[in-house]
Amino acid sequence: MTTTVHGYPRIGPNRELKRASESYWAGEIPAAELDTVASNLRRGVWETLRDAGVREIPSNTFSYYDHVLDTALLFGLVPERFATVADGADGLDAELRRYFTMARGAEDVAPLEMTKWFDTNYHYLVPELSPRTRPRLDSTKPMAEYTQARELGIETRPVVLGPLTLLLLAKPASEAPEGWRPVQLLADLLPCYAELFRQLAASGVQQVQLDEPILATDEGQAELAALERAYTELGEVTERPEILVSTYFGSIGPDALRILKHSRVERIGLDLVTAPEGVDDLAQVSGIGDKTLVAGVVDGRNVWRTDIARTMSTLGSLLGLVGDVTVSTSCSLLHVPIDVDAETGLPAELRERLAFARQKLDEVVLLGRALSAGDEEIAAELERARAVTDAGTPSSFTNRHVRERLEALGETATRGGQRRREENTTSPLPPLPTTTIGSFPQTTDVRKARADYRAGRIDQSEYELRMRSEIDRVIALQEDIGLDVLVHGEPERNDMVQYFAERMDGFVTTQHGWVQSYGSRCVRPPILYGDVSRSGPMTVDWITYAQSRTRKPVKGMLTGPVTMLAWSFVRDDQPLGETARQVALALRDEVSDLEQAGIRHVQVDEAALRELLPLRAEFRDAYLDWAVGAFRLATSGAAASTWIHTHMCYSEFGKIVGAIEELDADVTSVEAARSHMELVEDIAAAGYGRGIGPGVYDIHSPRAPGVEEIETALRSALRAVPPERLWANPDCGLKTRDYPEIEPALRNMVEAVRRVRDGLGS
Ligand code: THG
Ligand code: ZN
Repeated sequence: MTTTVHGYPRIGPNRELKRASESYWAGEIPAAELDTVASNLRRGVWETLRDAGVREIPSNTFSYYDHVLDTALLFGLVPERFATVADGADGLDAELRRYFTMARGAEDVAPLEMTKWFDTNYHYLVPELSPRTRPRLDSTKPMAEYTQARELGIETRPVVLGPLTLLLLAKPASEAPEGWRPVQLLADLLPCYAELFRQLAASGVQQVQLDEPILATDEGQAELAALERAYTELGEVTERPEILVSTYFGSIGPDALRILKHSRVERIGLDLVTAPEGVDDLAQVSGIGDKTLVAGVVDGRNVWRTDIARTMSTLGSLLGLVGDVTVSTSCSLLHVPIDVDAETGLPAELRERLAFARQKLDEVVLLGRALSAGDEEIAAELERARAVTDAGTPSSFTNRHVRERLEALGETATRGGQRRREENTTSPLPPLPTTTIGSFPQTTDVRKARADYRAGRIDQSEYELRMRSEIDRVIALQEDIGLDVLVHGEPERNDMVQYFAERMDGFVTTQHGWVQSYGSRCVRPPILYGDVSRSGPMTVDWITYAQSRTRKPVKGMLTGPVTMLAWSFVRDDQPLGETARQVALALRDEVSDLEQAGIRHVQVDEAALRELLPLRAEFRDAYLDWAVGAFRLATSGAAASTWIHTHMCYSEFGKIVGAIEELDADVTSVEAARSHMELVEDIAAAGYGRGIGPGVYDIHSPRAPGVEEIETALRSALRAVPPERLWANPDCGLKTRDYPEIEPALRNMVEAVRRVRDGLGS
């Protein structure tokens, strides 16, 4: 019996890595200084784990940007366009320059694509492979981190992404022939893992962890032959550390488990939080013999304290099925904030129910001790832990009024007949209307005004004055550019989810609860802990002010229920669908208030609709059912003359086109620039009959698109969608961009639309 975790947050308790890497990118600090920060962060993590009493400590969980990129570099999987980017630099500087160029791009070199890490809010960089790729062990990072820890007297277990997950998350490079798949490189890649094992063993490493979360997906399940081949071959390497194959984010099922059981790997990690059925899977394969099970019983993705009694009984049920048990977290703690003790503003009743990364270490250690010993001291600690979870949801977290209203509404608001938009004849829109997704660049002045207000340096009326003058500017700019449906630009919001969470009961926001989203970018997910309600209008003043400054229509901007849930930590004492309905009800009231105030366009963003889609196809219908229902509950009260818009981030919508139709929104804007309007064709092929705004250019690219380029995109979309249903917009919000970038881009977009419209008359 021992204890471990799969990984720990690497950004630092005060986001030290963010500050240092951004300074390095800006040329403000040399590579050596960034390296020192990184080295201190690693030491901090190992010492924290050791001091908490965790027995087996992971290493190589640090990353300057992303662990998938690290693994690609470990095996020399570098596309040719990056080969010469660091010419002229040397040593560490050259290494970091190449690394960060792969992550962020450079003037004339496109970065690797970034996409969601499974169903989390973390993003990884997608390796690009082709038949020409020659994998080779090309980095000493795992050995170096191990040695650094060892010099501090801390024995660690290097963590490396496993071969199956690495290959299945990669994509074919553009030069790869049609139909070629990265998994075809398995045979070339395995010897590199074997060589890594030999070097690790030579450094003194006793145990290595290979992460294979892909086994929780249908894609991984379809490749069990590759899994078998990989771990048979790796198990037979003679000079190697013990191998832990770690899985998480869902069940791997009995077939994959059987393969691992019959391989020579010594340990298997299962996520028993997301997939408690792992215990049944173990029984179904008649146990895993004398192999050790690394039991992921402390939730690595949510912030609630572990139910110690229930977990003890789960661990008890493993007896006889496994050789030994290691108590662990369900996945890396990368996805939770670091320390709840840093939060001073939380209500006591909530705070005692929370465990961030640091507190989860204590839970793992407590469970480990409870299973091995039974002394008095532990009995008292166990009692304290149990008292909280046994008490259930406090009555102060519930709101009877909300529950009664939802019950009274029943299914009608979500399942009733579809809204039929009626043309508003007083101010018709031109064909191919132009708009933006909602946010405009957040200038230094805007950020400063928000910070000044928060810190009490300016009062509310001064704050409102500054926000209104920003809105004036944004409206005037949009009129000048000639856009048709305007937005107020969202200067009052830092993060949209945080903004609404601060205005709804049932949510709290944290002061320091940062979680890495990608690279140096972090978010502070709110905590949805109780029944959700709105105490008053949340956006109406800003939108009506903006509308008062123009005769063009201004869109009201709301964040949809699924996205509010996806980007928050959510209560786990009731089904997500029920929680989503509560958020939806609050939004329904907001839509109604916006209409009362004369707003004719309302956008309810569901940026994360695709993200929460279950990893396994069998669970998708049930998810889409509540997700769509919640959206319709939020929007179905709108008048027939009100335009309902929605926006979704990220392409590959193939799997949810049907659900998009069901949302019953009048217009959906989506990312499409990078997928060359393929999406539009998918959507048309699926018989989608509503408005669609395929992003006509990629806002993440620093290069302004030319008029002809946008015109071409629009004309290709027109082959699939008639002009009265086609909208022109950028592919995402403009919050993270600068004015010098967006202004020419938007002007070119409007000009391109004008040219296309001119051709329509004839
Ligand atoms: N909000 C939330 N989650 C998200 C996004 C979001 N997940 C997906 C996607 N958008 C991730 N994108 C970003 C983009 C920018 C930033 C974070 C995630 C960002 N963060 C600031 C930083 O790290 O400096 C901090 C922002 C703040 O002050 O709140 O720039 O839009 N919830
Ligand atoms: Zn978007």
